[in-house]
Amino acid sequence: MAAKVMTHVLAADFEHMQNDNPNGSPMIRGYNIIDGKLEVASDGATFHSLNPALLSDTLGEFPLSTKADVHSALKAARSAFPSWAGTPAPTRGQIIGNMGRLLMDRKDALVRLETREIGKTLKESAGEIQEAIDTCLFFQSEGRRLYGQTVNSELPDKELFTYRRPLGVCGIINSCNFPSAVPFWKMIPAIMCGNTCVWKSPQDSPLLSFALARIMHEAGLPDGVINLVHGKGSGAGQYLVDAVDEGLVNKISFTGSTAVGKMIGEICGRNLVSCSLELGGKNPLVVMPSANLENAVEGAYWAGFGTAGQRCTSLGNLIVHEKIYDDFMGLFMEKVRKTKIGDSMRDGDVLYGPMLSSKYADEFLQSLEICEASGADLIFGEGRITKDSAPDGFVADAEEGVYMWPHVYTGVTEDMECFHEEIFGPAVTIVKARDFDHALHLANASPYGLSSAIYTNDRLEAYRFKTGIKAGMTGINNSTTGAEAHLPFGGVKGSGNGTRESGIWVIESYSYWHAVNDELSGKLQLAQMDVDEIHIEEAEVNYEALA
Ligand code: UN1
Repeated sequence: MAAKVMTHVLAADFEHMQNDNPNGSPMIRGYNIIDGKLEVASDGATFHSLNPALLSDTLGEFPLSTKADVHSALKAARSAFPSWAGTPAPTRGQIIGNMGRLLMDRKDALVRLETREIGKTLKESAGEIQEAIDTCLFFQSEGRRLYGQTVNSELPDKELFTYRRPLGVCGIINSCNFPSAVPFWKMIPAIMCGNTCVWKSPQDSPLLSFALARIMHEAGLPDGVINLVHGKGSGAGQYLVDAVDEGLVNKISFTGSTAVGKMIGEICGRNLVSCSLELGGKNPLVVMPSANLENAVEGAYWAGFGTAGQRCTSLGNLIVHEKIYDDFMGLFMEKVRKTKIGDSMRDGDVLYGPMLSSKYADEFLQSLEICEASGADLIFGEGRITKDSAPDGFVADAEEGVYMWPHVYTGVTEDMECFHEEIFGPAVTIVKARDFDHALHLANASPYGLSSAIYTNDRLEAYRFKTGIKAGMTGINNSTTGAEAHLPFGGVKGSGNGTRESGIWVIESYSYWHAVNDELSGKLQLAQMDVDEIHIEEAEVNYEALA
């Protein structure tokens, strides 16, 4: 059954629903956007988006999309494809540039919305919206550089060319921890290359996704080029992936857990459909004796607890050389103990806010059990922050949101499960290293390979780390996080399938090379067989006599 058509995406203002939100913010009625129209779910089902710092604050109500809704979105993307693929790439780039300029104009409102919906600090939300803007500005000009090549033929009167061609309909599935930068990393290069998209918004950030999709349309994006469906990963997300088996999708781009990534990879693999997979990480950060310890503490602390440890690039295993272990730990724990935690909307100075949502909070608490079961020593942290159990730096009302203590586990060794498992939240597992080789071995010993870092002032050590580590990204005297919008982002091993986001490299993931030959001779010339043979003619020189 087709979903009920409401109105065009640009025609209606955000519809405010009746609500008694404690902070006075409006509750929005959110829609799917299919072929430029605002739509509800075909069966009318909905879900809510809640502020994790203030669970009584409901941001809005959104369609819980059905299989039929996902299929209407795929149909719209398929119909929009020929005309969008035929639009000159510089024009596509111009629309992308408009998106960047609109995001700049609306940045303050979007930053507040992002913080309200997923609890990141305002500073971090601002950084993230900026990453989406940077991505638009970068790809605006890539629209003028979607180059192919002219290639010399081995035959006369014949020309060879290469062209980048779009893949078709792309299914986009991202996670709510980077709800603006990551979908832009995916969709901006996708549409720049001439593809069309069905975007399944993260279940915990539907309002921001809805606002961003509307801005994309305001920028001049034709109807059907990006279609937005809301819902659960196990609902709308799964229907989108299942559609690969039905031949309706030409590409899946997914950021999320390794387990779900493997499932998507299998489905895409059996259909020979390309997929980009950005998955989990257990990112190591090594501290060597020659490092500037204050700097290393600063980097490790930010990597571990910034964003409440909810980046895929967050610090996992902190690997500290035994010679400086006590000094490092003294400085590190001094910072950890003073960590300021609260609602950034009400206190601008906090390091981190609540978990992204109650779901993430529950999963984090389960991961802590792995650390306990592994036998690691918990030296700081008491799980969820409550009225009766809060660290000194906690400045919010524990009952209002889902806040966690920072956690530090020591005595972690390679044979423990918590050494290998990603813990998505504010927890760091600390491992002692005997020497550089041991540290490098430990850094490579987890099943993941996303980000990595080393603090050292020994150039040879830095070089050996850079060449010996198996990871997609490495920081030297820097934290594990903080990729920039024009560098390739992605991992190896359990962190992905080798595809990259960002920068010019991502274009490979959203286009294929088309080789064209143009035979101008007016006859059939056979490659390899009709090529003139050039023989070596031995010169009559006695080289031995010259020696
Ligand atoms: C993610 O966590 O999925 O490098 C993306 C960083 C950010 C992006 C993280 N720029 O930490």
